[in-house]
Amino acid sequence: MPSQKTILRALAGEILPTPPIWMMRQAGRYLPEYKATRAQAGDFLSLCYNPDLAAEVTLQPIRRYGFDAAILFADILLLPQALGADLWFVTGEGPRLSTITTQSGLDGLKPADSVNEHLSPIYETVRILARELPHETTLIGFAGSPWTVATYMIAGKGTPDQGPAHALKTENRVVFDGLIDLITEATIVYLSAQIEAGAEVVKLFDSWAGSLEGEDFQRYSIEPMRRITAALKTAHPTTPIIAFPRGAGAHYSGLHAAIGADCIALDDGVKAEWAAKEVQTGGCVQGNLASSHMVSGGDALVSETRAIVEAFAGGGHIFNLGHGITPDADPENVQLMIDTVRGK
Ligand code: 1CP
Repeated sequence: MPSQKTILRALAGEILPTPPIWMMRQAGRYLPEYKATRAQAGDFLSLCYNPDLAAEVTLQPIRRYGFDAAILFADILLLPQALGADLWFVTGEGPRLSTITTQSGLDGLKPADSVNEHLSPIYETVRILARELPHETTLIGFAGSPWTVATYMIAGKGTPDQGPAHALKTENRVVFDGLIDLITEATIVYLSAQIEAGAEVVKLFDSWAGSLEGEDFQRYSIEPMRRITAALKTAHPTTPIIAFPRGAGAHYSGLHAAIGADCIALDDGVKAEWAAKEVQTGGCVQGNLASSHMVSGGDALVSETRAIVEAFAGGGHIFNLGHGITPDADPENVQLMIDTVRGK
């Protein structure tokens, strides 16, 4: 029997009268209830590894807004930690990791098939959510793409231009390729386990795809995501996959086929009318309202939301932002966006 969940119907390419909706970083610091639970957990990583509290913050935006999907509360940097990297968060600055830039550093990491033990609390969060979510809400699991995860493992932090990762790629291709391969294999293990625990859809975040040019974009953004998708489709053929190569620009064209993904998530750097012709013809798309509208609100939010719904009305579409909602967003603007999408 076909699924009645709206997200799964849109992912299958069905045209729905109203696109289903969820939001990147929907559990986050713009919500007072998130800040309260995070304070209760003590710090961000303790929140990620506490299944009851991680499930609670995943559920908060579902209770408040009735989104069509919940995204597992975790982080893309938990996988490097499971591979043996040190990970900590500096208040007001962000994540820090021990760096991998040499063969001996790479050799010191754990094998891909060993990550499940460290990540078992995350699978427990998924199991809790699979039990507790409303029956109409789809549960999305996720991981970072190998390139994006590698940029953090090489630099030890977020960087504006991913310079250290580009430098290692030029200076020591053997180590760089070895790291990409290890992350690729570990991501297959991680996402398979999320699916087995109850994730109904998985998403790959390639947040820094836009800094890869020419042949590098194909080799280090698309190819690892294609490998992960192919392996997941073999083991779990009915689980839809969303790929988000942020900043792909003109390269967004044709990516469903190139990656083998059911859905391509669009950032707000591409025009919806262009993407409807060039990307949505290949399958479902997700996106792509600029997250700045969640701060500024008003008529511009309403008209831009309507324009995106209209542009993608001819195919599978999941309404979303072009990137994560920011801590300075106004929760009332989120409600205005939802009401506009749902025609209220
Ligand atoms: O202080 C806090 O509470 C931490 C802020 C925060 C949150 C809410 C971080 C730190 N991670 C998260 C959760 C998170 N991260 C989710 C949960 C589910 C949801 O969307 O509601 C997801 C899917 C992510 C994914 C993630 N983490 C990405 C990919 C998506 C994107 O935003 O591009 C990336 C790049 C990260 C790394 C990361 N984690 C946190 C921060 C501040 C960063 C970025 C660091 C940097 O580049 O400097």
